[in-house]
Amino acid sequence: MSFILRSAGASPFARKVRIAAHVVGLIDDIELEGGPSGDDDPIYQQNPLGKIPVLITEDGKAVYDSPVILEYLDTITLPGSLIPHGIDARFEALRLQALGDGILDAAILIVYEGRYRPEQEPYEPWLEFQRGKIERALGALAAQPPALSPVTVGNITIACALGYLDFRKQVDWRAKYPALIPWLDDFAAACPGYDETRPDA
Ligand SMILES: N[C@@H](CCC(=O)N[C@@H](CS)C(=O)NCC(=O)O)C(=O)O
Repeated sequence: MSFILRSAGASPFARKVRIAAHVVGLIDDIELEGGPSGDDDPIYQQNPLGKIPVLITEDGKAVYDSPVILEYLDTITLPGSLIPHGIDARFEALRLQALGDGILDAAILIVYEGRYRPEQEPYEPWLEFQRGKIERALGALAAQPPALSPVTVGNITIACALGYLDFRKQVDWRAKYPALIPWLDDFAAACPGYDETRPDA
């Protein structure tokens, strides 16, 4: 099998895919290609939303977005390894993935506010609205840290979200939610590919 992953080193959603590929043993079959460059970039055919990550299969199919790619990797390898079959474990993993993706969506919107707004002044109410989502999610996670094992779409996504907050510093989660520090350390030590895919690597 061989795949192309449209991605970027700093993208936490692409990081989810790269970690999942390590976990299911497909990382060596994936060639990384950058995100969109220019209006005629094929990514706009591959994913009309123009977002990364997009996984291109050997026969040219485009698979997106990150939850769908993770489900695809699970399906073509050992189904149930990233998304458990048992109903409780399955929906816990999917719920955590949704929570982690929600943190990331809010965190990315904070970054884009700074990147795309015309004025020099940040629009604080919008930033606060997004930070509120991140803080509530982190509070819930700190009160009940996710299981470390097995590695699933859920704990992969939460770890990528914490890693992205470390990288872009939208919220100082280490000071506010210290219960998550040993959780992330333990996950990083146990999960194949976590260290290799750090955004600052
Ligand atoms: N729901 C998507 C979100 C992907 C996403 O927001 N990717 C960012 C980069 S980390 C992106 O491509 N942004 C460009 C844009 O919004 O046009 C996923 O899980 O893959």
